[in-house]
Amino acid sequence: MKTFLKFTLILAFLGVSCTKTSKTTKDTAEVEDTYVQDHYDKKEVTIEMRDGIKLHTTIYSPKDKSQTYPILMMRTPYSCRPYGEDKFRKKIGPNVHLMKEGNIIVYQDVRGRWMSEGVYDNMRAYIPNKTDNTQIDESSDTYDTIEWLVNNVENNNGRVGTWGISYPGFYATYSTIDAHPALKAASPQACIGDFFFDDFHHNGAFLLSYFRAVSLFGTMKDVPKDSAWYKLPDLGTKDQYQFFLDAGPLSNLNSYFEYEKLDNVITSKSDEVDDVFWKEIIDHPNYDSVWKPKGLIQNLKNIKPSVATMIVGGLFDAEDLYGPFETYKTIEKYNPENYNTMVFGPWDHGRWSSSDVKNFVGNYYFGDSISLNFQRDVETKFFNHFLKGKGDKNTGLPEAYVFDSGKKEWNSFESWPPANTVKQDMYLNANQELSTTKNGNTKEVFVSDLKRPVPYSEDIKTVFTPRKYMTDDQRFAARRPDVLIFETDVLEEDVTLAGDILAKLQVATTGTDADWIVKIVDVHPPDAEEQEEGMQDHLAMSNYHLMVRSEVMRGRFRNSFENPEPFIPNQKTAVTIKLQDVLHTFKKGHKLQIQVQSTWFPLIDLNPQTFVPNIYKAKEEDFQNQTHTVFNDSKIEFTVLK
Ligand code: PG9
Repeated sequence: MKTFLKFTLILAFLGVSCTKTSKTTKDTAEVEDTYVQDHYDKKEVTIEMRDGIKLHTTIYSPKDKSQTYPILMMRTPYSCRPYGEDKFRKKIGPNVHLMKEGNIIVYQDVRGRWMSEGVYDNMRAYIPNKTDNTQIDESSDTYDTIEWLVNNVENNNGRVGTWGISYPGFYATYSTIDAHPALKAASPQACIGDFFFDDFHHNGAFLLSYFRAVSLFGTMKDVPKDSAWYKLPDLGTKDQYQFFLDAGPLSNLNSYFEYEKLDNVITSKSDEVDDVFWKEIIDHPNYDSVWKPKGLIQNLKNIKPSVATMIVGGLFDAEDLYGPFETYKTIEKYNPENYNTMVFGPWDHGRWSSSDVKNFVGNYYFGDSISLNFQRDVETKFFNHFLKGKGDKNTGLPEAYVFDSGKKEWNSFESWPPANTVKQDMYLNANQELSTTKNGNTKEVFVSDLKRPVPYSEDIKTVFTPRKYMTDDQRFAARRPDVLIFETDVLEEDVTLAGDILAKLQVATTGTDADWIVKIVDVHPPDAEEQEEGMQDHLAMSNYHLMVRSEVMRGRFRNSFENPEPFIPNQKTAVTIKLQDVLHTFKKGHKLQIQVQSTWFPLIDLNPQTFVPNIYKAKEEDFQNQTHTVFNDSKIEFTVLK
């Protein structure tokens, strides 16, 4: 087997290693349970928006009135709980450092959620050039809220910051659009960019693993509520693979979204389901006039230079990876004068806000105090600079602060992707060979059996949203006949991938539709050092197949997300899949492996492998086993650090 292209030794970047912190690092994130009520006053107000709707807003102000403070705000669909001016959260703000040094911390229930009035709209579309006060969106709601806060909250210093993780991250991004002049800093974290590429869909495939989360967003209420008005479906089993396999076509699941028994609920008034969001999902399988306007990335082309942004993401975030990468890149591209930086660490969804000393993602250990150091040395520094300090671009923080998940160390870059990278193609050859040359004309064939789809995880557990699988060992898949593998020889030198990955497949199917999944796997040596803790009993670091990145393309959308197309049976067809950015060194002694498959269950729903107008309304008979082919002019284009 040819080995990976010989690479010059990877020059060590200005690495600021903070992962080798001593085990005795004091967990600086711990606070006594009464810290907040001992040091903060709490007020609950309703703030009237320009269209008259009132939003519930909770304000924590330092008891020490001897100085002024910035306002740090998070707008959320997940509630300002606990409600009541005599009830306090244990921690407030982005992290304990910012809490302990004193800031005015504000939480707001967004329109239509919890104690706020109005009607909720998932990923409410932005309205540019508003002409009257009836035209509202999350930008105008944020503007009106900041206007009220800076004019009514005592001891504020006139500067406001926004932050949030995931959906709150989406609202933090939104705050930068037509921003209020008092907004000086925003940190969208794991921020949703677009529900067709984050969370509920990946390239048109439905994240069936999100099924139970649908009702949290799709059950609409008509009055302020301080307790949940929605119910999460109880599937009655922990074995979600078997549950969804037995359920068959997605339309068989509609019965879980009938809410006639729930109080204070606005239903979709459809004959199929009551859940407003599920109705949106099943009626709009393509990237159409419902999903497109909701995408926030397109609206990030005119951010005021007065708003500094720091985008934070987890390299192993199963929920929102597209969002933070595209948010950073779009702001960078269209607002070159702005202070806009990014931080991507070895985290799953939102883990950088945890007080964990030992940082794992699933089974895999990345180091100590990674989250704690980020909170202390990066996040706190960012907000203090723009909200209490000089507020110029000299923060001392890097443009791109990215963790190499292979070497397990931080790197600082002056741009992302780094300037000194090259593209490197590797071909999916016969004999499971991944190499820089295409060897002959070969093909690999497998049967995609919809009665025995490839599991996305070996775990049997109730899932609200997927998380752990992003670093799971992939040996269980590699040993199935319907998962193709292609791998290098044992690497003779380190190889660092730094940027996105394009899987340029050449495929065929006996059917007229198919999903294509590509996984990038770091195969560890047989004698890899075992971890002291954290590994599931049935696994070992010896030969661990670490999933570094993965993605699906629902084949019907290969040429257009708006206009799906069938495959012509048995005709060689190009399918290109963009996999989100990585920074990962495949170390000497490891192997780089590619896995290709057509089911990934129940992470995503089953493709019937027969082209139908709408998979959400496909019938039992549409679901047919098919035989798929991957030709060896298929190649993976890597972005490699020189
Ligand atoms: N982005 C995450 C999510 C969105 C929708 C459903 C479930 C999860 C989040 O806000 O955590």
